[in-house]
Amino acid sequence: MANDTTLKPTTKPKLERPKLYKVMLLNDDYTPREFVIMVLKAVFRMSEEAGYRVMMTAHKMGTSVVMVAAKDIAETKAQEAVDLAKAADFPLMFITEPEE
Ligand code: TYC
Repeated sequence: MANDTTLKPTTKPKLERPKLYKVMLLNDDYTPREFVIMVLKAVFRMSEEAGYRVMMTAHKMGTSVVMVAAKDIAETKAQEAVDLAKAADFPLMFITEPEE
């Protein structure tokens, strides 16, 4: 069919990108500020300055976005961070939620 000019049905290529997830830091009244910054540096590879900013945003606003990543990465990082807090007996919480 060298000269087949008939139109083929147009099927849209469905290449949906995987949904991204936010890791959110939640404020609490007990975890020391320095501990929060330590976790942000250790788990999320943040600088002292970035960690301070993210910690202070959660402290003042109640919550702060820490990172955006694929679901499995976001969940693994959030779990690592919560595990560090648990080991030190602090109620510090990180949660994940899909981006709009
Ligand atoms: N609010 C805590 C305090 O005053 C510090 C803190 C900040 C805790 C951010 C959690 O996500 C947090 N010690």
